[in-house]
Amino acid sequence: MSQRKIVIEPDPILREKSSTLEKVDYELRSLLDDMLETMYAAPGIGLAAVQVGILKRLIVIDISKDKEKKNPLILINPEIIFRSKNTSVYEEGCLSLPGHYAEIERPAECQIKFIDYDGKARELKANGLLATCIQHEIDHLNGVLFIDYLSKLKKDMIVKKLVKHKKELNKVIL
Ligand code: K1U
Ligand code: ZN
Repeated sequence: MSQRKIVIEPDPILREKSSTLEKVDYELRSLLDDMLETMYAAPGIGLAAVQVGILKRLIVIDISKDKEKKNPLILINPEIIFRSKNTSVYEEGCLSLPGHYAEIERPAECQIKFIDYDGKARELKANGLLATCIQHEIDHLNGVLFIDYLSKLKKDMIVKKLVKHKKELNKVIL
């Protein structure tokens, strides 16, 4: 297992649509293991493959509070099959938008179908933070970021700060 580098906004890859997986094999499981390691190290509660530069419909999630008791959820080709009409608001963060948070309103409950780590077709009903996290991560697979739900003014301010942040990071590396 190894940690991968997380792509930071603005980067055109974060706006691309990820493609569907055809099979679950050793290579794919190895990428999923790297994604889990990267998410735990960040630390974060979710990660989509595009955030490590891979345009595949893969997500890892772990919303458990006690990091000693890991409870990873692996979603391959996830699809939302139900969204509730009632909504909830959570303060969202994103590992590709470091240091930026915003309250985002989304359906409070959702149901998804997906393929698991063993290649089995499964369904899951989610509410609370898990439902929010699943929707945030599926947005990544479609090239959508949480800042897209904000006003143009707020979104532009965040992107401007991230451009500056990336320039400073590059100075440190060079
Ligand atoms: O997609 C991502 O970049 C991961 C993101 C997921 C997410 C967070 C909050 C609401 C919806 C989706 C994060 O994990 S940001 C970091 C974070 O939330 C966190 C970090 C450490 C401890 C607890 C939470
Ligand atoms: Zn994110």
